Amino acid sequence: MKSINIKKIDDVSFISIVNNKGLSIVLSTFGASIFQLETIDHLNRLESIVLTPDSLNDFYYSDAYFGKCVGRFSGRINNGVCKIDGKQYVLDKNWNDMHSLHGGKDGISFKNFDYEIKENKEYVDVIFKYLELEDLLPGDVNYKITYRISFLKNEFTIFFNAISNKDTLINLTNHAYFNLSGNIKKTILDHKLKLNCDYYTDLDETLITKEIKPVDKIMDFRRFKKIGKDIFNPQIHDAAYKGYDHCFIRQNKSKNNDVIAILKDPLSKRKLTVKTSYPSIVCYTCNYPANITINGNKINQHQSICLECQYIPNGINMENVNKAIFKANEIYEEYITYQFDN
Ligand code: G6D
Repeated sequence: MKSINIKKIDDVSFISIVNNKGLSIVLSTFGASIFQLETIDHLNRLESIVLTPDSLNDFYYSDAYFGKCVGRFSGRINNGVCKIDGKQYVLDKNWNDMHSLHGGKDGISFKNFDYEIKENKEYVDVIFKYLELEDLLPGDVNYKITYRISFLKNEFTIFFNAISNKDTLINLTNHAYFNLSGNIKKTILDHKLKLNCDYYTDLDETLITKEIKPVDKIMDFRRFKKIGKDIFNPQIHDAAYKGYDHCFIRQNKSKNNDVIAILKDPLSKRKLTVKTSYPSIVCYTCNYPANITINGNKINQHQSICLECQYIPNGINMENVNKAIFKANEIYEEYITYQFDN
């Protein structure tokens, strides 16, 4: 039987939705986030497929952004500096005192959103809203982030809507850590990944995006490939990023194929298909495991993968890419769909 339940802990609400088809999700107003997500495997076992820290405090404040929506921008802004309409803006360098990461220390991942629920026979919308006042970037931004959870199939979509009263940078995503084995029985090195992406952004030793390059053998996921096949190649494992932490860019999104990524696990037979309106996706293979526990155990390197659909990180400081600058009163609207099969 499908169900919707709400639990409040202090000012934070946790909205639990079971769709009666084999998907159970708990959303939180804190960071408009995915707190828990369970789907069935090929034996109909409902198991957790995302990483959620044991400690609520870790979930709220970890700089690993577990399940959080990220904004005003995703990824790193080089030296925490960018220009909008010819004026320079200095952001807080919350990553290694070097760059500004994921909206900075006051990013929306750490804000408590208002919410409302709208339900019909086919799906339920959980609509998160937040007004971010002008600070280090220009403009007050009204965010509306809607999770649409289907009652008919194991699928949900996040619709990202935003509008600013001044020209500003906006680049929103979700930062869930996926492990399809179920209750993180193993790393994701045996998971197979397919990316409909012909290009990627190389990274420098401080993990800032450099030039866009055609995928090479190590970065090529245009056919299903085990994540662990090339991840220990010195080209990436000996680099500062220690694994995949790159933005992959698709050639052109065709009208009837918005699939950007497919992730499969051989153990559980679970499959996640990611569809999006965004032109690119950052794949982060948990190379820097956060110092938290899950089910009482420390998490290890490569125990999950983040699939963060977004505009190219640091695009605002790059040439010939979308800078993700939105004009005053221009409507920001993008979506990410997560479709689960088993
Ligand atoms: C590390 O470089 C990675 C980022 O891509 C990730 O988003 C963050 O950890 C949580 O800084």
